[in-house]
Amino acid sequence: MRSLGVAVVMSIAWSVAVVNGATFTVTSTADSGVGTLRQAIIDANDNPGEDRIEFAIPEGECSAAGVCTIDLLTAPEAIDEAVVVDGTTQPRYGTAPANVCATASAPSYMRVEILGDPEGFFSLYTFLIVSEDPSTIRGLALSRKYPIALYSSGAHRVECTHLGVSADGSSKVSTSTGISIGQSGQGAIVGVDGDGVDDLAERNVIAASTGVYINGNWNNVVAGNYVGLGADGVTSLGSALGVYIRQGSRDNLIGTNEDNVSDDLERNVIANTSTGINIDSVAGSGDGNLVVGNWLGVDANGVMAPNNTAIRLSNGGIDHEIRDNQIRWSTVGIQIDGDSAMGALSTGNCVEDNVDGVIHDGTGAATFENNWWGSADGPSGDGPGSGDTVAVTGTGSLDFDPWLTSVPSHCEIFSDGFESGDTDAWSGAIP
Ligand SMILES: [Ca+2]
Ligand SMILES: [Ca+2]
Ligand SMILES: [Ca+2]
Repeated sequence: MRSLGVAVVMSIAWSVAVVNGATFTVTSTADSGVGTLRQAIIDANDNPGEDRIEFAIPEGECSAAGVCTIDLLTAPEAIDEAVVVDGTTQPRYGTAPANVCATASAPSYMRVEILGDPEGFFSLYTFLIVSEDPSTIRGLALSRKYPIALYSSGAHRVECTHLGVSADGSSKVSTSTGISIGQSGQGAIVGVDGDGVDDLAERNVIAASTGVYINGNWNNVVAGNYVGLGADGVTSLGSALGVYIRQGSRDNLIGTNEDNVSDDLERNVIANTSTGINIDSVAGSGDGNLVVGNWLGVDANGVMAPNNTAIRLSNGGIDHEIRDNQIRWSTVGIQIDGDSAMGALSTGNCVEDNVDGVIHDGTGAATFENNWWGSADGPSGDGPGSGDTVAVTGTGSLDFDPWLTSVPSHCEIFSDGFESGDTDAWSGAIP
């Protein structure tokens, strides 16, 4: 286009300017050139306004299982305008299931897989979003070094995506950080938005050294994802860190908003990790992060799938709300270090079957009242009962009295056989 005469360029520029929502289609798995993802991002950036990037890669470039693999040699351009990159538009070939995103009867299965540079650093994110105009990444299997970075404020969405997980959802593909929310990355939703529309289909499946990394930011939501699990919600893939909230990050929500709309679909199921959720305020005081209604240490069927440490609060930050979560089967349910502390609303958790329920090795005053410890007589260890242990090993304090003396309703399903040894098949949307 740039080689055309001036009059023609002006004419085209005018016609482009009034095309709202242009669609650029990826028709090649090549790294660069006509029909590639790289070119589509360039074109969408150049075309004013929000555009779509869709996929129609020919069958001959895809596997017998219907998966088309784009192997990038270097990073594409940063996305500097609103765009919806929608891998669900790729036609179905071979033995690919009918669905891409999860349904009530089938796990998610991506038809487009994008491998990035395995050794790249910040300049080599596959999708680096630097515009405040809301963009969406969906329907793709992304892996290698750094698949997605949200580096601008704005209601960006990452949904129905496999991060560090193969297209078929069954295996792990080496990935450093699945989603990095840094710079001014605020207001993003990773996973389910909980609006009651297509929420089940918005789940991401994540397994990486760090699954979701929120660095110095706030008001982001991480909801409804499987972390450390395959797309079936059962297969153990593992992760080092599931969700890592760091460096002054505050007021992020990990889990459900408890507004009675899609709350069950908003829970993250985090299993088989070294640390499920780490809120680490090193180099900045990040307060008031919310961890609500998640399942930690079980798979999506409620079967034992331990984390090493389910939740860790380290290096400061206070008034984090740890509320209504399942915290099960871990070596340590909650580990508290430094002057970190939970706040008064940290209630309603079910802390059961962990080797250690809570270890408080820090200096802060943490409140953890009205939680269920697996026994009516309360926690053991520093507590008087026979439930999971509490141990204050530092100079801080932990107020765990009163505790719940009967099983809260959201824990009952785990107390009537719906736990270790349960072999329920995939059902997609467990209550
Ligand atoms: Ca555009
Ligand atoms: Ca929705
Ligand atoms: Ca909700």
